Formats: sequence, C-alpha cells, structure tokens
Amino acid sequence: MSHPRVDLIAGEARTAIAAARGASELEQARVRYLGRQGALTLLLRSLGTLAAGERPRVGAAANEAKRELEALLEARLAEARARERREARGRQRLDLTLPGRRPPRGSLHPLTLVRDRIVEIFAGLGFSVAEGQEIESDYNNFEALNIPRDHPARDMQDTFYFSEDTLLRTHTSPVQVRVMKAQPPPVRIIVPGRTYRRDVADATHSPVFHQVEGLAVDRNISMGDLKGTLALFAREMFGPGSSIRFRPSFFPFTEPSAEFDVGCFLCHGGGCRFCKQSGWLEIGGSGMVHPQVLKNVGYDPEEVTGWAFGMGIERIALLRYGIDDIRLLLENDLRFLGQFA
Ligand code: 2NM
Repeated sequence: MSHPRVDLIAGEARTAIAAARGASELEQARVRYLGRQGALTLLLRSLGTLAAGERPRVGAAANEAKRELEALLEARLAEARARERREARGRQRLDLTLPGRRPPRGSLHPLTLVRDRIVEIFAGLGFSVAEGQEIESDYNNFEALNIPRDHPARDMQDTFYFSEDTLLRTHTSPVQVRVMKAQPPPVRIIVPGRTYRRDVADATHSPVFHQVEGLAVDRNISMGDLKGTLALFAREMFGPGSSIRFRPSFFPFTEPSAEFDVGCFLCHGGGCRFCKQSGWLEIGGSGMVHPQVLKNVGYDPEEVTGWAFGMGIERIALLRYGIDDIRLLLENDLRFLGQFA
C-alpha cells in the first residue's frame, strides 16, 4: 500500500531516524513525525477531510508507515542505549596503571623491643620463656612466695582483688611458682609479663606495668652464678663496658636478697639526672630463693638451691630511650610510638 503524501513524510522520517545520533535525537524525530503534532499523526487525523474515495488508501498507507517508523525508532533506540551503556562502562573502567596506596607501616612498641631484647639474652643462656595468667590466686601470688599475711603488699590498698582469694598478679612470680609446682628441677626460665598494683599514675608509676623475672634452680646453684649471669646480662643489654653492683636488701621470697644496679650508661659515672648524680642506675631485685618457697612448691631445699631476679620493663625502656614519663609508654599515641620504627 502506498500513497505519494504518505511516502513523502515516511521518506523524510526514515532519513531523520537514520541521521539521529543518540537517544535524544531519536526522540526529537519521533516527536516530529509521530508525536501529537507530528506530520504523520496530523495526516491520520485529517483523513476525514479527504475525498471518500481516497480515504482508505491514504489511511492504510499512513497506518503502515506509522508501524514501520515505530519499529525503526524502537530498534535504533535500543542500539543507542546499548552504545551509551558501553561508553559509560568504558569511562569507569579500572585504571590498573594507577600506583597503589601504601598502607602505613606499624612499628614495635618500645616495651616490646626491650622485652624481646631481655628475653633474647636469656634465651642465649639456655633459659626458656614461661608465661602464666594475669588473674591469679592469693596463694600463688603471695602465700607460696612466703609473703606474710600482714605484709603491706597484701593490703586492699595495694592490690586489685576480685575476691578474698582472687587478684590481679602484682608481679610475675606466680608464674615461677606454677612452673616449679608442675616440673621437677632443674629449672631455667625467663618470665615476661603484665602486672598490676594499685598505684596512682604519675611520671614513674602506673597501675599496669611490665616485668621480667628470671629463675634458675638446680643442684649447687650459688649467688656467684646469679652475679655472673646479671653481669653478662648488663654487658649484653647496656654495652660491653657495663658493670653491676649488688646492694643488700630484703624480700620475703629470697635469702639473702640484693638489689642490683648497672653503671650509668648515660654519663658513664660522671653523674646525670637519670642516675641522680650517683653514677649507678637501679635496675632490679634479686636473691637466692628462700628455702620456704622451695618447700612450698615441693622442692627439697637440701637437694637444690636457686636464684631469682626481677626488673621493671618500663624503667629500662625510659632509661634506654631517654624518655622522662612512663605514661608515654601506655597511651599509644602513634606520633610517639612511630619514633621507634
Ligand atoms: C624479685 C626480686 C627477687 C623472685 C623470686 C621468685 C621465686 F618464685 F622463685 F621465688 N621469683 N621472682 C624475685 C626475687 C623477684 O623481683 C624484684
């Protein structure tokens, strides 16, 4: 079915649809020919004004052209939408040539560095690392260590108690008690760990702090072994020129007891604020394990003897890195911690 007026409009419309670039130009073409005021729509609407003999031919031709143009528009619209989606995807594609983002690199905490170094030195002497639990019994923390009931350390003011029998360990010594109860001598252990005391925080005290303790029990262990071991430790830890000295002291769990100092590695004996002008830095306590403690863990003090020592990791870290406030070690400020990378 064909008619010259219809063919003219349809020909124009096909050209416009073929020339359209993209969905919006196709829409313009649709409006121009098939819209409410479109050329083909107006023709269909004016059929009534035609001569009766012409009406069916023009009507049939116009309706056929309308269906053809609608199908053509639909096909080209689908094509245009597909191309637009492809182009959008192309613009968003991952650029694999972009350099990656580097994750910030962490660093070990100064307390970890000091603890690891101490443990390494004693591991080199054949000591094994032992660890226990931070929540302990009153027996393991105090009683087995010969600390009397009326000792100030056992006061509510000085120790965090959960109940009469359960507390936060005030030193790592209950680990030594557990190890000795669990195995026969010989024992050579190094015991790092977190400990708790009811102190008000200031530049040199914190309610949570860290200790390393050491214990050697065997036949014929002497105070000379203790002294030689700590002297070697000082040279490894603080430099080959380091010396140590003992000062008599008292602990309920050792007899005899001695505190030990290392020659000030900051001023080499000249006197500075870290050694309070004395030339010596106080590092820890030590002594020969009290016979009562050996009995409490089931050892025979006639058969074996032992020495033990303990020191605070915070204090050594403060000295080693020239830090003047213990709180810096416990605040986890990354600007501070990043300096130990
Ligand atoms: C210190 C000082 C002196 C010590 C004693 C024991 C044990 F369990 F063997 F009896 N452990 N740690 C000890 C001795 C700890 O710290 C200042």
